Amino acid sequence: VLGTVLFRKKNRPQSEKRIEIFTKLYYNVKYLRRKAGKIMEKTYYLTTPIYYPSGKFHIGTAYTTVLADTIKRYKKLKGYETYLLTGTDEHGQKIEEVAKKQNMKPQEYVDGAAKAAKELWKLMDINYDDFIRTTEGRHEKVVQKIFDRLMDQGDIYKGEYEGWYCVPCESYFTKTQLVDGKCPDCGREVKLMKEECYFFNMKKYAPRLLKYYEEHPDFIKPDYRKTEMINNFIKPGLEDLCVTRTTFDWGIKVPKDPKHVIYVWLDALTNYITALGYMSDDDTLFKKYWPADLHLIGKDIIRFHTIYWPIFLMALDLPLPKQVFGHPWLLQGDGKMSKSKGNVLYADELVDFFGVDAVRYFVLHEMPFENDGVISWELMVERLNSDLANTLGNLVNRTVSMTNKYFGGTVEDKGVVEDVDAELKAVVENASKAVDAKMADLRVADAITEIFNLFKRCNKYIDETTPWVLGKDESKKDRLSTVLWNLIQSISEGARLLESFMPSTSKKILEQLGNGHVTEKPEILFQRMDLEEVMKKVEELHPKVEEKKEEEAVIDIEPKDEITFEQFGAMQFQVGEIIACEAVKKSKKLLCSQVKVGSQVKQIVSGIKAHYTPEEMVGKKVMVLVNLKPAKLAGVLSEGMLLCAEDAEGNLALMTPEKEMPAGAEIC
Ligand code: ME8
Repeated sequence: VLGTVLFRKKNRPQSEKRIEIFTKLYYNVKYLRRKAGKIMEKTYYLTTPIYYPSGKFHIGTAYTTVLADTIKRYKKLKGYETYLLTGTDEHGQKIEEVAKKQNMKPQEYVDGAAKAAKELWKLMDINYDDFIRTTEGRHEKVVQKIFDRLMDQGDIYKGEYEGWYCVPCESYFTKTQLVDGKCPDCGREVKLMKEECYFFNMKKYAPRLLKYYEEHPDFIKPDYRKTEMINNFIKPGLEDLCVTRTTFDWGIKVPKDPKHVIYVWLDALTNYITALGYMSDDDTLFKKYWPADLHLIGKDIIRFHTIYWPIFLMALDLPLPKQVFGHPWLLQGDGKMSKSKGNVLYADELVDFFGVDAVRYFVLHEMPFENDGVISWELMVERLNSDLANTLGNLVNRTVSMTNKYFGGTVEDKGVVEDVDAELKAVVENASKAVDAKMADLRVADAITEIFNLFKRCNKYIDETTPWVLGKDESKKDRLSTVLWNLIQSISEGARLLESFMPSTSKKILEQLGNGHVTEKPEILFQRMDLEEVMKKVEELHPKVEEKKEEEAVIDIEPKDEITFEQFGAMQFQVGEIIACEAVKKSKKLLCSQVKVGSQVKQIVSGIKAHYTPEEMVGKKVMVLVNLKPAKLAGVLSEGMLLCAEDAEGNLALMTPEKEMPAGAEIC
């Protein structure tokens, strides 16, 4: 209304004074309406990582964004004014090299890749509010301003850096951090490099960061990630961080020294505030949404988001995000995805196969809260057939068909109640609370399971009430009407709860059920699939590159004396979950793990540093000899032993349970 008043006479120039008065009035009215509960006052800003641009995303990378979209939709339904940011991380040596390999200019390459990303998000029904590209002027300009400010206030200073550099990880390491002379993060070759460099004074902020962690127990989730950050990175001492590079060109230039480009992480992380207009002519969004409520990221980039990023923000005197959630990884069932194995699961191909909501269901449902999730064609076909086609699709289909068959498409509650009804109603009434509780902790897989439990309960209700039997008896017609009415109400509630997770399925179900007036012909929601046919198509799509099969070697080892069953029984083995791991200082071979065994946490030192990085160890379920007498190794107490298999070359492989097993399960 104010807008119309203000601009009613189109061409009449507005005096500054007039605009000022109306603006004031506008904010006052907004304030009053907010107080009166007329407009939403809760905002929710969440971000995904900005992605390295590539032509095709595998389903693991797409997971973060599906998850973010689900959380956003959920918050929106709960009355929040939401803002979801995503985008592409387009600078750095890695991009420069990929572009070169494809005979392209970096800008040309990232233009194509950013377009592909946007198309994929559209395909996956991702409802983002802004897509930022780090090569955009609105981002680059502000990153330069930030750099200048940090220089002026002395947080960035000039020096010289020498270290071992891993190109894919864009990170420097000291010699002792390398594992077998290779990158401790990804295991690839590193190069010794020396360069003039600007440093960021991380050391200065470490105590403040630790204090912040302490005072904000929800800042890093899941909890054990915080322990990892403190023990593995902050306690051993934060080094000042080299925040510029001179060895390549594809990045944002340091304003007063353009032979330097700004370190890709300082550049990338800032996207969360440049997108909102921080330090720009229009920072309305920044004022409205910062600090972020949630940065959603994968476990590999937690360190950047919970150490560097908060410190940069502290230096800029800005409030820190309320929460950083590092989710586990989604892995391919038969090992790591690789192009040569032809087993990479690409997000767009999965959508073509199964449809977008099925894919959203698979990833959201299969990803546990703390450990990595596993996905494969077999599993997806199984879930499609059992959960989506059977439990859900069939339920809706049967309900619509029976309503049509017995009542010409319209039923009402005739009030003929039986005891079983109350049980169904209790489950339905409780479902929304249960989903709320799971979502509050970001336990999204559990939330979706709650919704499917509701659908399962509906199926059970059909078995209990046997509508087809009621249908044969004219005197039971009113009872039948009540039964179908109850089903329609319950399924509709389930469908409403499903909206954030599987938006178009939710809509389709509600349209078919129409509050008691069902559609004439039910639309099949999910078609069953045959695994063999699927696998045939997959093979056509990604022919396997023939791998030469070498005859598998066998090993004979020196036999030991026989033991008795009692001797064997004296040893106690249990499944342990490694929740934190770090290298033992002063030792080349040892890693020290914190292993959850039942409700206890044991500290175990193992000589496997040459075979696993600490990051690889974390999250693994392993076989532990728990009653071995504690001993000190390299001065560190060890309270058990992790069991490994060893081949002729001395390569070690941890023994892990073949199926999912809880920490503490006895191995016997
Ligand atoms: O890390 N399962 O970008 P990115 C689940 N540009 N998540 C996975 C995954 C898997 N198998 N593989 C990767 C970057 N991810 C940086 C971020 S933010 C300022 C800069 C996740 O394209 C990964 O953890 O390599 C990350 O959260 C996201 O996918 C994008 O990864």
